[in-house]
Amino acid sequence: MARAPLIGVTTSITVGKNPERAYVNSAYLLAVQEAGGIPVPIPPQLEPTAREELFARCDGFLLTGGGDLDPAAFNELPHPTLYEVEPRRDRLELALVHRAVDARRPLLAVCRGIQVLNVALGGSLYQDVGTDPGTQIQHQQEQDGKPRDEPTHPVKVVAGSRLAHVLGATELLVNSMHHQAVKAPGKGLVPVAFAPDMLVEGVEWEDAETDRFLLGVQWHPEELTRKDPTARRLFGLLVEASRK
Ligand SMILES: [Mn+2]
Repeated sequence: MARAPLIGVTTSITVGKNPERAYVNSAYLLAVQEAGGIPVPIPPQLEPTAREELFARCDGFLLTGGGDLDPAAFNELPHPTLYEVEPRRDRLELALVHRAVDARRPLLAVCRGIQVLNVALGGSLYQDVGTDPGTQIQHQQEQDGKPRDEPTHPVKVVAGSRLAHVLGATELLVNSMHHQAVKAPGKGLVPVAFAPDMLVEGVEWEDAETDRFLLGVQWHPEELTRKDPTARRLFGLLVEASRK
């Protein structure tokens, strides 16, 4: 029996709270474990040497949701709605993307994660989708009192894309808890999933023919694993890819 792969899971950090804490929603840890992987939390407080050691030892990576990136990383001034910016987390996750891409290590990027992935590769973000670009779709379902595990808007996935293959579907209903989104795609990334307002909801590495697992989704599949087989497939295939 092959050893279970170690999946590095990035964590949030409390901003402006005492005592300061690193934390991550249990749903991510459970989703990785249910898929057969061992989640290894990677907190922003790590020193660079410890961080590099963990990067080297993990077989795959999961970039999790959370606060906003500092828009200086894509040469923009902060929008007034910007929240929970934490430079240590930005630095660690941007470095992790480069390590994972260079080492061809499997990577699944969720919510803030797809935004980090995009910015690390030179892309930009809409900083507040309700006003820029503006939309009729509710991408912040918690504002309507909808629970995190309730799908609320449709997504179409490009047929033949790697993401469609991994999900096993080209049309799905997803949950939505984000106020930012991918604008210009980063180098090497292709948008392959879209909400009805054409906001990017999924990206993948440009060459879908390679078996490189490098995917980003704007929704929260970790909250949907009990009810949605596409969510289970995302984590299942991340762990499978990390076995190689
Ligand atoms: Mn959405």
